[in-house]
Order: sequence, then C-alpha cells, then structure tokens
Amino acid sequence: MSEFLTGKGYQVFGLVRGQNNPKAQLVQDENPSLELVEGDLRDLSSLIAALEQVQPDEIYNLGAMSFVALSFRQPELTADTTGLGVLRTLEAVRIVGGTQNNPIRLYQASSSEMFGKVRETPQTERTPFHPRSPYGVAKVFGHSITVNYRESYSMHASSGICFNHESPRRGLEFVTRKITNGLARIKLGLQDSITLGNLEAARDWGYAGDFVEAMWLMVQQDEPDDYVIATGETHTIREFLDLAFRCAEIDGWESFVRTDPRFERPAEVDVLCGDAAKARERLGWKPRVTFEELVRMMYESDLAEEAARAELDR
Ligand code: G4F
Repeated sequence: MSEFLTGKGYQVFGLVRGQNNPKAQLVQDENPSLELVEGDLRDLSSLIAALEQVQPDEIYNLGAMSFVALSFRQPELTADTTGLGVLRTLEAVRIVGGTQNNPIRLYQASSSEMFGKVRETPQTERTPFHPRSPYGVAKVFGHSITVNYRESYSMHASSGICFNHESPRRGLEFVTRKITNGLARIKLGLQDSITLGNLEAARDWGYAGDFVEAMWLMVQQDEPDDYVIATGETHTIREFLDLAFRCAEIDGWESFVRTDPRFERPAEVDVLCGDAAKARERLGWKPRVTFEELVRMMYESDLAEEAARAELDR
C-alpha cells in the first residue's frame, strides 16, 4: 500500500507499535521514503497523537491481528486489535477530524472471512455474514462500526471486503507462501516435504498489488461505500499445489505433502468466491494478475530468495 501511494506522489506515514518493533526496519528497507509514527490500535490516545502529528488527508487501516488460525488461540487479543482497533481509529478521526473543508477520509480493510459459512455464491456486498473464527467476528464488528460511523457522523469511511490477496511479501504462516517457500526449498534440496492442514479448502486468491489500487480508488470517490474486491475465481489448496509443483517442474506433489490435524481449524471456511461487479462498474477496477501468474511469481521469488540464502550459508 505504501509503495503504491508513494508512486502516486503521496507522503506516506506508517503507524508502528511497540518499543522496538522487529518489522519496522523491514518495512523501512522496502520503502525508504516511508515515515514511521508511533501508535497502537489498542491505545486511542496514541492514535489521536499520531493523527495530530501527521494531519493526514487519508487513512488506510490495514492493521489487524490477521492470522485466522491464531485468532482461535488468542481471541481476546484479536477482538481488541482487529475489532476494537477499528472503533478507536474511527474515534480518533472523529475527534481530530481534519478540516471542515478537507475531512480525513478512511479506508477500512474488511474481509471475506466475514462471509464464513457462506449463504450464497458468489458473495456480494449484500451477502449476509456468518463468520467462522474470532478473526471473522472481529472483522464483522470493524465493518459494521465503519458503516455506523459513516451513517452517524457523515464520515468519508469506506470498506473493502477483500478476498485473499497474496504476493511474495505474504507471511510464511499463510498457506500460499508456506507452499511456495516450502516448494522452493524442496527444489533446492533443503527440505523434504511440506506439512499442511485441510487441503479441500477453496479460496478466491488475487494479487495484493492489484487490490491496493482498489483500496485507493474507493477513497477517491465522492461518496464513501462498501465494495467486494475479488477475482471471481476459486481454487482449492490441492489446485494451488498442483500448479505450484508444475511451475517447479516436479511431478506428483502428493509425495511431497503431508497433512497434520495441528494445522486444521476448530471451524473452517470451506469455500470463498467473490463477485466484484460493483467495484468493476463504479471504480473501474479489475484484477490484472491471473492465478497462474500469481503462483509462478511467488514460487520464483521464493526460489531466488532461498537460493541466495543457501549461497550465503555455504
Ligand atoms: O492462508 P490462510 O491462513 O488464509 P485465510 O484463513 O483464508 O485468511 C486470509 O485471507 C482472509 C481474506 O479472506 C484475510 F482476511 C485474512 O487476514 C488472511 O489474510 O488459509 C487459507 C486456507 C484455510 O482454509 C486453511 O485452513 O488454507 C487452509 N490451510 C490448509 N493448510 C492452511 C494450512 N492454512 C495455513 N495458514 N497453514 C496451513 O498449513
């Protein structure tokens, strides 16, 4: 997001929590012009101070405890950060406000996890929510409170109901990167197998670089609103594995993949598939990177990274 905004000529500030956040340097290295500001989604006064210091025109709240599996083990922390963090951000905007002629605009990262046990396929902005994890429940709160503040205080607050969006920068704990990184290590002879949970789950996977453009477009509209951001294509984890192993020119992925119930969740979201017709019609947005290109991009990036690391270790 910050890279996209910097490319558009924005001065970008990133909120960083904790006294010595290990990710701060990593983010700074990726985008040297990014300016880091202290603040925490769990501390309203710190958000107010950050807004007073920066006086932003636009806020993109992509902050959350975003790993669904962990939300079952740390539900209260998830509710506090992923759910109440949105309320605190909205309150900070309401209090600091920007100027009357130039009010602060807000983007809230809502999630397709809100659909959970889906009531209809494909999912649209009108599909009822049925979250299946503490993370999904917290996101429903964040989404609903954003709508409520928009209606109550005429805030320019929009929500993007984003389906899974991936890239080489995805954390290693998420299934796509776990697969592409494990596969790269298998290819280089550094690892024998990949251990996963439920292989039957299906997701609508898009490229994060495409999705940030949709987030920005929402904020540029005269009227704030909610939009589903998705590719409209759904694939199982088995299909992801099949394609990734073909990219690596390794036959028979089944011999390299183990399953372990440790990676299964107490309640699963079986299949997600979004309909982004509203974003297409009103924002003129459509995804550019295909599923095949995404899988290849992630595998090739992991292969290059792991090969460079192995070279250094020699
Ligand atoms: O990659 P995942 O952990 O992503 P998940 O749960 O779909 O959530 C991601 O997308 C959401 C948008 O829909 C975001 F809101 C959220 O923050 C996050 O970015 O898991 C995808 C699927 C699940 O069904 C999971 O059970 O893969 C299945 N899976 C199977 N084996 C696994 C594994 N997931 C992980 N992380 N690790 C496994 O070993």
